[in-house]
Amino acid sequence: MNTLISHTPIWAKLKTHQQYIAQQHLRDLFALDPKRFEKFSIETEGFLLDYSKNYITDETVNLLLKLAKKVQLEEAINRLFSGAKVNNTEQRAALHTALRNRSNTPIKVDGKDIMPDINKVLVKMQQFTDKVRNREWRGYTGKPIESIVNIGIGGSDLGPAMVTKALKSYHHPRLKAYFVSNVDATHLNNTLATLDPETTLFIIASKTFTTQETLLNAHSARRWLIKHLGDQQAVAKHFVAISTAKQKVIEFGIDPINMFEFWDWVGGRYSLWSAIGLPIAVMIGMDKFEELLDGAHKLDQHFKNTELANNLPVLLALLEVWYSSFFGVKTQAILPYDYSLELFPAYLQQLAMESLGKRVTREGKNIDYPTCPIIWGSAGNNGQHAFYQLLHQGTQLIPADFIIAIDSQNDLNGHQDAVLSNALAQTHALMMGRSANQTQLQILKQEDKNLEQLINQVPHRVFMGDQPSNSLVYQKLTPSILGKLIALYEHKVFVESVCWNLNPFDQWGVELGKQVANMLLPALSSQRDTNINLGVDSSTIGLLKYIFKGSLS
Ligand code: G6Q
Repeated sequence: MNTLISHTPIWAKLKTHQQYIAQQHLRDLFALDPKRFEKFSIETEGFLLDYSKNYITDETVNLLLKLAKKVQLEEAINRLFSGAKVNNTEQRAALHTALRNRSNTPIKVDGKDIMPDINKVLVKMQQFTDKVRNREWRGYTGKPIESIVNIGIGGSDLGPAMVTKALKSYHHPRLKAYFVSNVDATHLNNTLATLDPETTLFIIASKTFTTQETLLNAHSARRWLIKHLGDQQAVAKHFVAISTAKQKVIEFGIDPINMFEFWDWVGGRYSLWSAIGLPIAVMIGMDKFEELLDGAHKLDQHFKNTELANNLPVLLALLEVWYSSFFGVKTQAILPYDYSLELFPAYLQQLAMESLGKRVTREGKNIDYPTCPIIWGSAGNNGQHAFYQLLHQGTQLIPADFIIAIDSQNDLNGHQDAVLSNALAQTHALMMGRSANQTQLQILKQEDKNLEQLINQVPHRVFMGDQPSNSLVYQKLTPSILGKLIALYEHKVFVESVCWNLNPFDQWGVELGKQVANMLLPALSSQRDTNINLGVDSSTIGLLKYIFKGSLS
């Protein structure tokens, strides 16, 4: 599209409508419409999405759906699933949906059906995971594997780490999983310190097999193994790789028999469904890994086939577009009231911010509207005792997603009632707030203190409320529900990218970091010489000098 979406009549209508809605308090919208919850909630695919606590009316939803039509969302969804090169800057398809295409219908990339290759890798993963789990895969000294260490970073770490942690109750009782991503030797060393080399298997996960952090960690892990087992031959029994770059895997010294392949049409942050999910599959078993894929596939079908007005990813995305582009909201909180999802906010941070942190359209034109908010958050109750204060009484509008499990993975008397009461109390309190009158009445009724002091406290104990939130509720976090949850947010990000006309599948910002680090590495690793022409600013040179000498003098 050549005209920016912000220069269309529907955008102008939404802007005008925003001025009206911004004057309403959420509690007034509730007071005006007793059927608000029924109207703005939807139960489907094992979820209840309650989006009634948002700055919306029927008119808002209608206008947002018109925006979706204007950007030809349905056509864009079809293109995504069809294998078209939707990643236009890299001329690649983005086919994470094919990796979980459980109906196995043919999907073509450059005229070739990719399903047979996908299925072949799934079979290889099945054979490998069975061997590790059944004690058939033996280490160099003949002992069965007890620990797996995934070495990868970014998309080759966050997704598998999040899912592995979330599904802990499905783990094989003998096996333990570790994830090493940071290049600071502390991460690897602290992990290795707890491990027995004879029973440890390293999974080197890197799409490109060129990532500095991953390769350094992988080389150090290999040295550690050889040092302890005393033989280079041990590597074959203790290292496998997941990559698109076969030759580089061979150069590292891993036999291609022990390599699990994936393809350039799988984006890093969308790759947990591919062989990058191997640590998940080892820990929970291939049947459960397939349940994760099945769940995601069901959500894919929902996304593809459900009318926009009842489509979960579409609704979540339109709300975020509404807040970011029309209310100028800068951040969004992700608050799982399910401890198993502790790593979900960090995972989503990459998914959304790497996909939508862009400032030009797909055609390379500068945009003039705000896009992706900063995504942050942490597991529910912990956040309440830390940053929720700012949500309740700070000065910023911060929409939040409350992700709520009715049942926990673990059951202790009274615990889950406490989790649920806190979750519901927070969404309620953030929306309703508490006026000065209410505050006065309450504190005068309840407390036997100095009257003057109490009156002085009133402004400090008033809550404006009016903080919007979604509640996404499910029974229990099974592999299938988790698959659906992840796919839901992936597609939400995709819908936003269509509304904002961004390419969500490239990440030039990540590439820049990799390039600059590689440029500075020689100065740090050997020469320790800042006189060589590094082509960097005086501040960076100053920092380097300080690092070399430990002082500026
Ligand atoms: C994800 C990004 C990025 C990538 C890492 C690791 O979408 O591209 O986070 O996953 O930089 O890259 P490799 O898998 O190639 O090591």
